[in-house]
Amino acid sequence: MNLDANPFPYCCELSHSALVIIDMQRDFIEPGGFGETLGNDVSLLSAIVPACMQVLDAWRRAGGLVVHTREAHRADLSDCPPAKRNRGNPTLRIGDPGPMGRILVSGEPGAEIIPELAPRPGEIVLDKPGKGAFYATPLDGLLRQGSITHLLFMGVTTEVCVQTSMREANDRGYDCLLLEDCTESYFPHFKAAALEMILAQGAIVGWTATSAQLLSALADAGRQ
Ligand code: C5J
Repeated sequence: MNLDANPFPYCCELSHSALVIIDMQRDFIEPGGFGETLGNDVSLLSAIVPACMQVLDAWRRAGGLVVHTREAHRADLSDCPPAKRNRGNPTLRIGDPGPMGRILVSGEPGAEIIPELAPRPGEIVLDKPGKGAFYATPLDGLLRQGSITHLLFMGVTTEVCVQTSMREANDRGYDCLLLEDCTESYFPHFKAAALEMILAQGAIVGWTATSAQLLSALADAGRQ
């Protein structure tokens, strides 16, 4: 498959590629969730859902591997470093009761992936205690077991969990691409800066492309 990507074309084989969807969780995206209680405009994030749905649908129909992550901790918070929980002076901390259950705790309604992008049987679903998808998760082993070398990312937020995961993947030798209109931040200038950082210096972290460019590459691959 060939994508007309930035800063130059991105080539991957579907059988060695995975679509990695970062933290599309109710608490970050839905009105009335944790993200909104922190004063964020969640409509910025929910605006990418239709494009993410289109990509996920096309990727599934093509038979590609799908990985979903959730930023979520164990109920006893044994995997939540005190430095993460206690930093600053937030009104709600990880593990506290929030509008959709305990904040960022596995199994709570707010920690679930939004229904529009709900995982299907056979797809990989990982709870991660950090911002990066590789830290303290079995992701690297699962990808290597499946001979995956190329990762196409979407999800939230661009400059936090998405960028951290891409950098972790890049350091582990994966060729990474971020779908520009399938990622978002509560701070649009942070998203713009993250995209610039990723593709600068000859794709120092990876490539970027639009969902339309991926859909077109998938359609071309399907015709061959
Ligand atoms: C994610 C965050 N998923 N912004 N978390 O980016 O804290």
